[in-house]
Amino acid sequence: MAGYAEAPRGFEPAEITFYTNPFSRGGIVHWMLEELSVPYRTVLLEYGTTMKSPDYLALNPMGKVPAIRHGKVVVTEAAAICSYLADAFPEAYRILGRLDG
Ligand SMILES: N[C@@H](CCC(=O)N[C@@H](CS)C(=O)NCC(=O)O)C(=O)O
Repeated sequence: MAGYAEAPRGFEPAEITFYTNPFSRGGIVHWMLEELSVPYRTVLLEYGTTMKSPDYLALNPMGKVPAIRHGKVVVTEAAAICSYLADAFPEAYRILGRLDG
């Protein structure tokens, strides 16, 4: 999958939707998204209500946050999301000085 910074000219990169609650591990993913400086849209979910709604359970059957949707890809689990984002946006990740080259 091409990263955001590698997208060919004229190619509209897939939007990232970030599902979170401010009092959750979503803070880890929030940090990663800000470090990478990639555009994203935040959807705030409440414990016990919107986090367990049919719409959200269809996206994440665990009914937990954080989760992201990037185009057709849904990723859950904070560590897995950070790993996914590092792979999806290699140029941005490299700028952070965490990869050679
Ligand atoms: N292992 C998951 C844990 C996800 C998790 O337990 N999230 C909590 C917030 S920190 C949650 O959504 N709880 C809602 C619930 O259990 O109903 C991760 O690291 O992302």
